[in-house]
Amino acid sequence: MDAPQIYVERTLAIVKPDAIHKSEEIEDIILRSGFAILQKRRVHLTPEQASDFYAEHYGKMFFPSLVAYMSSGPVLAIVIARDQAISYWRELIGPTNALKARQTHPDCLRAVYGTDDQRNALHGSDSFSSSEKEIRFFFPDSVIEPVPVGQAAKD
Ligand code: RTP
Ligand code: MG
Repeated sequence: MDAPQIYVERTLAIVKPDAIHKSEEIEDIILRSGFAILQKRRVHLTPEQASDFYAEHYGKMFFPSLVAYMSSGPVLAIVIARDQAISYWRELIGPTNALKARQTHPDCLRAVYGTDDQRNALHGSDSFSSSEKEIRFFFPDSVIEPVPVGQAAKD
């Protein structure tokens, strides 16, 4: 009989500067939501690093204030994993605008920990390719060794 297949996906969560004082509480919620925490790192981004991280938004009206916000204090970058991690984490954090989220999704994490359309407490990668790119941004040395097929059953 074939060994059961377990599909685990990883994504990047960031506790942004406005919610860093709640990071322990947020880590508890992450674990209780069925994620494993693979790596974490507290870092105070420079404006240049924040610009690089959000480069896709370069040129938009909100870009300068986004960069100022994301470099205003430390953030906690966390690599989290579970099945369908990318979409599930985005669902848990909720819509971008925390103020509107309070009306439409009152239980989502941005409604609870965020304030408005910018200070929204949490980040989540929006696709497989951005999750891989964003994980490399914060954890450039991280290597995930694939387990050869059959190996896990023998160990
Ligand atoms: P994130 O990348 O941080 O997970 O947020 P998101 O996908 O929900 O939203 P995105 O469009 O990627 O925007 C990135 C971050 O920019 C700030 N923002 N400000 N003032 C505004 O209109 C505005 N729009 C977006 C937010 O901090 C948002 O999370
Ligand atoms: Mg985004």
